[in-house]
Amino acid sequence: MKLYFAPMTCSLSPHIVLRELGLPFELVRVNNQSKRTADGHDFREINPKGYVAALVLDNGEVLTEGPAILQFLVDQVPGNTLAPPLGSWERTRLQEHLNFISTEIHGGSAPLFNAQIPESVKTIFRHTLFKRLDYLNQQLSARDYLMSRFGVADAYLFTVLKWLPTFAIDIQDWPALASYMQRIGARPCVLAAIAAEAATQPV
Ligand SMILES: N[C@@H](CCC(=O)N[C@@H](CS)C(=O)NCC(=O)O)C(=O)O
Repeated sequence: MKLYFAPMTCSLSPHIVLRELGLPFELVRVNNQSKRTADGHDFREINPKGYVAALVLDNGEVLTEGPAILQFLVDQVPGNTLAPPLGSWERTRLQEHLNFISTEIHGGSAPLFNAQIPESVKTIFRHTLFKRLDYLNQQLSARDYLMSRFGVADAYLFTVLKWLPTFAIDIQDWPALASYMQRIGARPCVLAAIAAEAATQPV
């Protein structure tokens, strides 16, 4: 499999999960501005949506959208503990978490990256994001992970919360989230994924 990624973007979560599962993969860096890839393509030929992450399977299929990629990956390794079994009630709970992270945290953060949005408008998005962080802080005050143990939703939440300093949002204002970030960030596969991305050459 090939994972098309850009450093410290949302593609970090499938990257972490590939490592946690011990699956063989190749990392291919994408320049999110020029859309050139390190293996010499226009990224839009691989993913016409033009954004990472994109997972190219050994049979040539291209899978996009973080929550779909994460669930595809866990289903390649039967019996792993990163997601509840397909068809179980707990799997539905996982999908609830993934959708929340995708729409409310990932999607809710996207306008804050946008230099064309005026600060007055960004303030509105920030307030909504703060409400979502309050909710997560309350949930994670009572447990270490989003579900009963570390899983794909944690890889995704960790990835998107890592952007907060970019928006001058201090995670220490949400103490349970701050310790969650330390807990997930100390995992060997998380450290390895971040280091591997940093070690790639710009495209
Ligand atoms: N709906 C997509 C969104 C992916 C996305 O937001 N990718 C960002 C990085 S976090 C990106 O590559 N943006 C570049 C662009 O849109 O041109 C998913 O959940 O996978």
